Amino acid sequence: KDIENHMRAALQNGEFVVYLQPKIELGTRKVSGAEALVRWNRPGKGLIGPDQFIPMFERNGFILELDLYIFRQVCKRLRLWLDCGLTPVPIAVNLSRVHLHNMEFIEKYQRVAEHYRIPPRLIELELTESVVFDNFKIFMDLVRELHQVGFALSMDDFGAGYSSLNLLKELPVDILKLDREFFRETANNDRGKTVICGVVSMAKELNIRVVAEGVETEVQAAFLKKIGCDMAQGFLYAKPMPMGEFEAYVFGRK
Ligand code: G
Ligand code: G
Ligand code: MN
Ligand code: NA
Repeated sequence: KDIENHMRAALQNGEFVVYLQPKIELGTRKVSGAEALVRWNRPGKGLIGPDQFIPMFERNGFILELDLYIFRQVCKRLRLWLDCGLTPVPIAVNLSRVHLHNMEFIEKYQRVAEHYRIPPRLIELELTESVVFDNFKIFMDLVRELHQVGFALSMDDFGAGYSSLNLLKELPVDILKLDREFFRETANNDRGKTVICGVVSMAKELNIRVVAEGVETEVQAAFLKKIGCDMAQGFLYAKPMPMGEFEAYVFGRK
């Protein structure tokens, strides 16, 4: 309750901060994108991770405001990079499942991107796989609308739930993110490896790029590269970091 009372003031006070975690192209080892991950910097309490406040914000609806705020921060930063003559990588922003029932958000996001004159190709939206099954029709409409705007759609946590490979052929998503647990548990035995290999090659046939999440070892990276996975994100390369640090990481400057 205490937190609920503070959340709007916290937004005003800039207590929600954007961290960026790089995505690495497995072929070249270059940074080819990043995911924005929110942190709450509570005065006197330090940095709080999303798992500790997002479920509550999804229940009370505040997540819609928070997600939009994060999106705006990302657009602002992309504008800054463009103004500095830098070549930004696309940034992925997480979308709560709650947005599926508030589809007017797409227009809002489009207006924000236009306000900061951000080319839509620099924006990816991540939606967790589990939303698809309950909302197949809504989901299809959503992807269609996002594509009209020019934003890419990334399917997060793929493999974590009851992913149907059959569904893959129907989903017009641009990027598939292999769930960290799915990848870790599955990739350590031969049957599992065969499954991952199948998912990756199927995605490739369908022109869907694949990102492996939670890559922590060179052995994992080598395996993913071998089977044709496009990108990897994980502690092997970098943890989520404040935007200033990310700039130093990709552009080699502060
Ligand atoms: O940053 P961390 O690794 O703790 O993220 C945990 C989860 O919180 C992520 O998997 C992601 O789904 C969710 N998350 C992080 N940032 C955001 C955000 O800005 N909006 C929403 N809706 N979810 C987020
Ligand atoms: O949106 P999503 O839930 O997929 O966010 C990714 C989460 O995974 C974030 O909480 C991030 O901090 C975490 N993460 C990113 N890379 C790694 C990793 O290599 N290992 C582990 N254990 N967690 C990671
Ligand atoms: Mn994500
Ligand atoms: Na995920």
